[in-house]
Amino acid sequence: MAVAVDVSRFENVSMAPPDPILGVSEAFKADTDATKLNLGVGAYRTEDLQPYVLKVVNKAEQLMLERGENKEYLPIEGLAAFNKATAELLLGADNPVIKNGQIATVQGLSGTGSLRLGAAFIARYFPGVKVLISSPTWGNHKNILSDVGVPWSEYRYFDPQTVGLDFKGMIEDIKGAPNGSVILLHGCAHNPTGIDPTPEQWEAIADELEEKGHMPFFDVAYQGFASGSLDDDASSVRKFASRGFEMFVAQSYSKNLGLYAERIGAINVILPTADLAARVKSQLKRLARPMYSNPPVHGARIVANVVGDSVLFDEWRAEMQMMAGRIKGVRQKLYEALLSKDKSGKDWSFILKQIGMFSFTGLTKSQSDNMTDKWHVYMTKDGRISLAGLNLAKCDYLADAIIDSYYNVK
Ligand code: KET
Repeated sequence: MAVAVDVSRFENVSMAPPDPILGVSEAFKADTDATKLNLGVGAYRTEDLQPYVLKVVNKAEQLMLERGENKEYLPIEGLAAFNKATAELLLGADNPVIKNGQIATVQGLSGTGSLRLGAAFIARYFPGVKVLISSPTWGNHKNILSDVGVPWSEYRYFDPQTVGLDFKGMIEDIKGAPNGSVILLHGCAHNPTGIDPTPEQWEAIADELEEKGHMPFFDVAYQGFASGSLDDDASSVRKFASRGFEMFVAQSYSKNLGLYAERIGAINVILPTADLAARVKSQLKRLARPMYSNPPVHGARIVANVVGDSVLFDEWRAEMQMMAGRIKGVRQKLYEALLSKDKSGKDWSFILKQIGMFSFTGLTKSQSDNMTDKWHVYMTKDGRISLAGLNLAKCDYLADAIIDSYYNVK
């Protein structure tokens, strides 16, 4: 006999809104217009606007097949060779923090899962401590913190007047936060603004955190992708580590190795002693076990193989430079197209100053809607465009769309 459900107990479940970033890809897929362009999600495309699997990734996978690797469970903390490689990439292999064992590294489900594990640790061990996030920031930061019950507020970061960093506002807000807060910082290539502090500003930020007893929590999702150099892009994190801060660092290999769907990353906690690192690591494992038990092995082996082989490592760096270079190329071309088409004298040079995958155009929500509805250019509603999804051939078209939206839509 069939169960007769008169009123479903799910009746009060309402429809969730589409995700502000990943929902853009769904809308793009549904559009049948030939001119459509997906500048929503930060995912690298080739000059033909196709997804790109790095050649070193193919080679690393070939090695895995040849070795006949098995599919046994990984330990809760992940693949040992990966955890070693990821901490060394972050801090440099000869960093005293690594030499002294002052780091707890646990493999995570890419950047998001690693941030989530760090947030769960904060919720459990520092209840009530507030996390400060930049305004604006990657939208998912808020959800990650809210879903584990960690209170958060924002610090000023972007100055629309100068289309640059509101450094004064940032410092004031860090100063104004309760002592011992956690300050979430983007290691490099700030998302969505593409604006990073200068080395001197990083120093001053560190001074302020030290003064207030705040703890940094770095989100490193673009190491190597901002400048093309793994070392340069980690300099902010290394600066804080060398000053002796206790801190969290989440890492992702989605962008720099193009491993988006493999979900490979790590959460690191840097501590004053090896003994504390061991204790913290044991508790991170305890948090991970009931969530997903242990992490997936495929991406971890790819990273470990690439980093562990000097030939593949050099090839990776060359491919990363190639990707970062292609994005710089379209950035330049888009700027030139805007400059030649817009006769108003508006200064578009902020596009060249921004770094990483994105450009924060300053387009409002209704202007961004016009980009999509009229021009079939898919982007997030905060005015961010992913230049990683643009090619040289489409720069003129995009410039026309931006100029139309900027001047003709309120
Ligand atoms: N941190 C930042 C700053 C970030 O931009 C992303 C992804 C992540 C973490 C997480 O990526 P993961 O694949 O979990 O390692 N950002 C792009 C994709 C997304 O929204 O999920 C984006 O902003 O388009």
